[in-house]
Amino acid sequence: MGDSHTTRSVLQRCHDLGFALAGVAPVRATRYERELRDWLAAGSHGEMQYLAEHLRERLDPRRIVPGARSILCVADRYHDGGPEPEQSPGQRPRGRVARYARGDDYHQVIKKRLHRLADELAGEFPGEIFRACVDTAPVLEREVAQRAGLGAVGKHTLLIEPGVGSWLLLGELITTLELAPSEPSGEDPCGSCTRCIDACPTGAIAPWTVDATRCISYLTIEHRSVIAPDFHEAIGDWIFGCDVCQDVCPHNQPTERAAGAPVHPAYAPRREGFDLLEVLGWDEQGRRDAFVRSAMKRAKLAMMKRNAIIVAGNVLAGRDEPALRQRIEAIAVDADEDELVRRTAQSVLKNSSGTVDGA
Ligand code: B12
Ligand code: SF4
Ligand code: SF4
Repeated sequence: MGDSHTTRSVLQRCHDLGFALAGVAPVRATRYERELRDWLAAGSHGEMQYLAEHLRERLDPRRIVPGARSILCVADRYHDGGPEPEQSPGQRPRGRVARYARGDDYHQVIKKRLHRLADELAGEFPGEIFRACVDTAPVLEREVAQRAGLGAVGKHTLLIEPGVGSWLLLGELITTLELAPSEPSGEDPCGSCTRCIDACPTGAIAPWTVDATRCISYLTIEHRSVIAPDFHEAIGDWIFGCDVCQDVCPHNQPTERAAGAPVHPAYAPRREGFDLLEVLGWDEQGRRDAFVRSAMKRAKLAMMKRNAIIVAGNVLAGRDEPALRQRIEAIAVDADEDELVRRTAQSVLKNSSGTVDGA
């Protein structure tokens, strides 16, 4: 059993570093090997091949850090549950960005502080290993965070801390140092609720599993090729990511404790969305300038234009926006345009009964 004085001091340092939640999980293999293997076998990961790679490590963190004994789990809160800002009347059509990507890139924001902590601890405990992970390492982050007492996993598969909500981003230090484990969180924060399942625009959620190939977050951020026209309408105004399953969750409605868990200032939104015509006018440099310090860097230029055209198609289905229609018509016949972008423009115009030469 780890030294509880050391553990208390490490957890206090996490809070001093601005993490909203922190706890310790003992290292062990996943309880959900069968579910993970079935999910991959069903192809629910789509083009995210990296999820099938390093499966052995994902199933057991001791294969990431040999001799690991503890996982220090941290969470940043990135949004306080307040309402979306009003769109001003007459504003040009915009595509909406998921809240986690509106401020600084969480990978950098969390990793920077975890590295600082790891360096301090390595100085205090020579010979022990500390490996910082945020998102991209082969770790089942939500399952580990649940065991570290940071919250329970909801039917939409995201971690919810009752009283705080699910607007959380996770990181870990996997270490050979033995720390005292925290009390694990409960298993089911949902009871009979099915709001996220009912509200998901593409029907991607079944209890405790998400078919990524149907999820708007996957389609707009990870999927690099054409998005099937069947999904276009459901994508609505989401140009990058989707927050619907978290917006409807009762745990994310204003609560008394919400004020107690700080939102880290690095996530203060710089943008709620993008002007669609602006995105359709970007070149590589334009995209780079717009994505400075942003987690949105993941989406390539052609993917962003593809997403913007799909959102534009949904706008045009409801009202006339001549400049937007003309721009999409021009893209649809522009031989210099990326094929993904051109084909999406043709498909959107076909669905909104426009006529396209060469479509
Ligand atoms: C791949 C990935 C995605 C994919 C797949 C999503 C998914 N649900 O797996 C896509 C691109 C769709 C995606 C979307 C989003 N993501 Co994402 N994503 C990841 C990533 C990199 C890996 C997740 C993974 O391993 N999936 C594989 C599946 C099989 O894992 P799983 O669903 O956990 O499967 C387990 C459960 O099914 C469990 N199980 C089975 N039965 C039962 C029953 C019970 C009761 C329980 C508890 C568990 C359980 O067994 C499986 C194995 O453990 C993680 C980071 C990480 N390293 O963990 C971030 C991560 C999950 N994403 C995150 C975020 C913020 C999002 C979005 C909200 C972003 C957005 N706004 O657009 C959306 C939310 C969509 C959703 N409802 O999941 C955060 C979530 C934070 C939180 N509060 O939980 C993470 C943890 C990143 C981070 N470091 O903070 N994401
Ligand atoms: S992020 Fe959107 S599309 Fe994906 S599961 Fe949640 S509600 Fe469905
Ligand atoms: S919306 Fe309801 S079912 Fe979905 S995660 Fe929240 S509490 Fe659970």
